[in-house]
Amino acid sequence: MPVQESLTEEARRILRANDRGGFTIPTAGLYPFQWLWDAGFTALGWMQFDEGRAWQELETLFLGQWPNGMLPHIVFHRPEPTYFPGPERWGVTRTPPTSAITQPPVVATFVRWMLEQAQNQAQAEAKARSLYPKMLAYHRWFKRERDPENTGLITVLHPWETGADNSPAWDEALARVEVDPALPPYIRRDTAHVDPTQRPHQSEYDRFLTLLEVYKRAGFDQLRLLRECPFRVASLLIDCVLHRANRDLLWLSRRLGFADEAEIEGWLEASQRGIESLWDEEAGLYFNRDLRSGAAIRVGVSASFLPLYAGTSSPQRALRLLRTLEGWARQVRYLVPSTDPYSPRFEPQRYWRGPVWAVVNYLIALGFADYGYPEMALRIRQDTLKLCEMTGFSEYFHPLTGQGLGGGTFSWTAAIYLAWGQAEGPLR
Ligand code: 9WN
Repeated sequence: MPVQESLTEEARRILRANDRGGFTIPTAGLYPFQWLWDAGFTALGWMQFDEGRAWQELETLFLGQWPNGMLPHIVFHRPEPTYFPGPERWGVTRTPPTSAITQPPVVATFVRWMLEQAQNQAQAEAKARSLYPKMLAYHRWFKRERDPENTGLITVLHPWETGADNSPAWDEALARVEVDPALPPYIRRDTAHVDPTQRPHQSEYDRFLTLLEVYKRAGFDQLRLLRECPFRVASLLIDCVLHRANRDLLWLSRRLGFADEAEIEGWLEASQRGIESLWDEEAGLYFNRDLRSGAAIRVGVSASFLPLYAGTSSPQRALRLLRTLEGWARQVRYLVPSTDPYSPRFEPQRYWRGPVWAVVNYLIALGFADYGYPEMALRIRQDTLKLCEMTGFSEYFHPLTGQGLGGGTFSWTAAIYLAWGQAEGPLR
């Protein structure tokens, strides 16, 4: 499907309108700061028409990096009252203020792609070279503070870290978090911007906020939280994105003449094992894992296909994944629903419990293309572009009707439209 010229213009217009001078907000009102993985996708969008601005997006993101290497999921570059929880609630005394948790680490992969596709190679190489040590410090933080025993799986401490906040995969693990009886009162802002039927439940927010108090009491000490945090899961979104990012960091290390290969190869060996241990032969899918109980979380989610993007799957497992997704395609009109449409937990309009997300589609399609299934990759791409064309650049989409849901004029959806519209884009 050729992309439409007017929509390409509209997508660019959205990025420019959401530009706050060096960083791009996901959408006005609902999300008025810079988010980690949004910034990565948005940089890919900028890359299609303003390379300097694309690199700047990532440079600005790294202004929020902590001295220990952690890259926070939100950087609060300037005060905005329309989002909760803001910097006061996080209580991180840094400049710029940030949150205290991370998000799927897409950046190293996207830096590689940006370097590969840049028209201005001199600029790209200089930018990649200056970002490299920061990305390395970030990935070292993951290993040192979130997988100190080298299990091959990262311990995730908050549903927000996974990027898929209210996925049914987290239901049990989150239900076990006892709401803090002394939880300071708060007013949600999200439901003032978006129909509450498309957002997480109040019971989930109480637990999201309880976890913040746990971190503050622990002084954000990660090794202590690995023992004490009441929410601990292995997330396919984090592990698969990190695995691919480490592959690309390795590539960058070689390409730019850094000498970190042995260390990164060690991480890759461990995460290859870790991710493949999440395979479920009976379901023909990968499942997230509850790290408190050690049990597989047996609900299919869109991230269940991401080991293809990571590149850890065998050809046999890839074929099973293809068949599983073909089965899902018989239940919905548009791929890829964020939850298995056969699951009783599937809710087609509630956020990460059913709707289609353009950014996850992009990663899944790339995985299928890598494993030699271009038809499935094309189907996912076409569905994604069609959804944008039918209902605009929404935050997420109804997998049966195509209705646009959540926030509108959304940066990462516009960015995916731009990146995927290019014949020479990363889906090759
Ligand atoms: C919490 C910005 C972010 C995305 C996440 C998405 C949503 C935030 C929220 O918005 O999460 O981080 O307040 O709901 O779930 O993936 O990065 O677009």
